[in-house]
Amino acid sequence: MTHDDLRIDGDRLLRRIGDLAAIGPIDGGGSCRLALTDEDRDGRDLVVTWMHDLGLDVAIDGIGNVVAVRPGRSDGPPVMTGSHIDTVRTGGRYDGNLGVLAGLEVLETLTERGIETEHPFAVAFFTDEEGARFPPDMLGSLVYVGGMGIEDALDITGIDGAVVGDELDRIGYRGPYPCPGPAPHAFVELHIEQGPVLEAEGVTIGAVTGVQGISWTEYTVTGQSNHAGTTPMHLRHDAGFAAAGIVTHVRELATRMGDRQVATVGRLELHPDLVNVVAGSAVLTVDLRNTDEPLLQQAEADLAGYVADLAAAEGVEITSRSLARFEPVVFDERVVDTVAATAERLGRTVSRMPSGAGHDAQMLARVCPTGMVFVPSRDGISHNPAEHTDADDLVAGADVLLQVMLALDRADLGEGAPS
Ligand code: HGY
Ligand code: MN
Ligand code: MN
Repeated sequence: MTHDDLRIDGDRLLRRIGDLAAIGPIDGGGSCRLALTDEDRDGRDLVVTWMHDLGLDVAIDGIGNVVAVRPGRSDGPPVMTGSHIDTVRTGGRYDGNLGVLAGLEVLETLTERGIETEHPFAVAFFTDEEGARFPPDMLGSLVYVGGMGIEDALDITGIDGAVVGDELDRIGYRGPYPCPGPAPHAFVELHIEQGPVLEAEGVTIGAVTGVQGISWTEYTVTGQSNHAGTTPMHLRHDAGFAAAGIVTHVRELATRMGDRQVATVGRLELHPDLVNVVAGSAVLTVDLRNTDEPLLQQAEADLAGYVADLAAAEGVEITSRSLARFEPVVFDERVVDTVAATAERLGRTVSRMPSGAGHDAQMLARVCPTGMVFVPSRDGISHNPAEHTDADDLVAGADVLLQVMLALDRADLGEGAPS
């Protein structure tokens, strides 16, 4: 039986988005809830309370992923939705939060209307999707699908020296459920686009075809601190100069490669960071992304060659360590088609597009048929408190999510991971 007339309660969804955004508030209406901080704990507690209030069966696993399940007629793998509620330091109120709260709204709507599904339905939030405090990004969902061992994940040290396992214990979210977790019947994630495409096209729904490849590297430059006034230029081994060279090279590299290549230096620390001292050392990060794996490898090789030449020319040592490396992901065509057909059936404009941002869905795609629903971001802004999506679009996205999950519940998707 289809429930094409079924719609979520938009006011309740918007209210919960506001309630969650009020935890870890920052100027401009956004939130700062870095993974496993007190603010993250408080956000988790609020969402888990809502899950319990709905009568869902809430499971917390060893990396702190939270999965809440509404029973179906069968006991098999659930149709799952979800995302994340941790944020970057300059987080908006929709990145991740929309997907979790819309999932909660879907389950509450089904319960309110007394609708029984074939499969159980689940809504999850995954730990440390941002990877901003503890790299890599999508850490929780990566462990959930078996892409990283739980012990390796628990040992990760963050940018502030904290350790994942200790922080999970401290906030009370190292749960008893095993990792990896059980593969869902299917997974679909609602998320803001975080880019300018849908708005520019005047389209409401994105049927996401996949996620681009991600390469994060941390560089440590070791030179020689020296006096800014007395040291002749040709005798310097200036870690600050070398770091600045990497910053300008990655911009030049992305510009030269063009098309979808992007490159970012988001973190840059000099030591001793004083006006009259030639920097003795520097730590910086480079984020390279491309939808095409060979081109991403080409960008990595170009940068590695530049860094080696730079180190020799400046007489500094430059070491590197990978913080994250995920190849591009293509979502299951059947799920992408379901998203597009559902949006059209609901009278919404839709276009197919890849995701520039990483998402938990790219990890779930390893173990089950997976897709994503996008809604537009105003001016394409995200990872910024000015992040905004119109209320009508938020509700439209949640209604599409509801109907896609019902369609996946009825679909025979076969066993195991998709082809
Ligand atoms: O880095 C990303 O693309 C995501 O926001 N974690
Ligand atoms: Mn996100
Ligand atoms: Mn994000």
